[in-house]
Amino acid sequence: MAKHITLLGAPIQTGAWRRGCLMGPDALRTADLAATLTVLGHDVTDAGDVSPEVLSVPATENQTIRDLDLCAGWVRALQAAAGKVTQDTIPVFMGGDHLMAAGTVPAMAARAETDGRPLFVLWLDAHSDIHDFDSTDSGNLHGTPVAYFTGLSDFSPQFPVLPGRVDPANICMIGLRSVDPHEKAALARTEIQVADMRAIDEHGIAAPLRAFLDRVEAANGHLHVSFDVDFLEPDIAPAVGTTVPGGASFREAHLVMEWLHDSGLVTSLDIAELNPFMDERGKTARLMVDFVASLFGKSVLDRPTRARG
Ligand code: 4U7
Ligand code: MN
Ligand code: MN
Ligand code: MN
Repeated sequence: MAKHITLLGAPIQTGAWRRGCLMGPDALRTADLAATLTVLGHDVTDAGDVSPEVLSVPATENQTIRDLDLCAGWVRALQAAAGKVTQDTIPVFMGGDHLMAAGTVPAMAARAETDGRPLFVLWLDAHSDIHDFDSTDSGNLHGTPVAYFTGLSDFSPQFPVLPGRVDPANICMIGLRSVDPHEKAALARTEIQVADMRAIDEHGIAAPLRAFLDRVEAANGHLHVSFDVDFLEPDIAPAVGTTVPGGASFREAHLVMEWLHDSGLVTSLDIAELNPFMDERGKTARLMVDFVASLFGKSVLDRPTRARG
């Protein structure tokens, strides 16, 4: 079915230690994201890039936080821009480091709420990004969006009051393989469902995905997918600052995208952490465009029935 898709650039890089994510949106454009989706029959608009608000926020107790003012300005600007996306549109937020999700996800939660529906989040990542201002050792705020948009930690007054909150029980994380002791304890205290790489090796990637999609469907939820490039095995996707070996293979990620398409449940998407400065002849940007195409209906063969159910 043809969709109305809006591409929105989120060239934030201050949440990450390594510079380069600000080129992410333009790399995806150069790899022909818009044309690829248009060929699939969709109505695609590129709405350009968001710019950060210029803010000065109170310092946090933790002095290691990097670029707090700019990060806070990005979160506000992204919440405002994503907050304008109407129900009939599927936004594809082109990052940018993963702090982008502190802007996009609360806005999508608020959008779902106006429909009286819950927002579910599929978090594809090597990391759980559930640190907060106090717990982060690195000071890099791309490791914090989940603790913020669930309301599990207090980010006030530096970050905005949440326009919409995500219930931890409505989050599924797939691909985890770098989780520190604080994050482990935080995850254990929540109802977030986690399929780490060990679980994927033991049961396959389809099992946790099927269980989650069934829940989204039963709850008549909106589904936001937040795809951190480091979910993937670094050999196939080198364009990330934080590579962790042992990631999802091409075939695993491809199946996830095809199932997401067949589910018909996805209402918004983040492409996070693409750092074109680390890429090899554009291969990661092209791979991400290919995955997004699969999520929006590119298929090898037409299947008479849905893959799940
Ligand atoms: B990403 C880390 F310590 N946990 O907090 C941290 F391992 O958006 C990594 O998932 C955060 O890429 C990675 O700095 C953030 C680290
Ligand atoms: Mn991440
Ligand atoms: Mn990550
Ligand atoms: Mn990263």
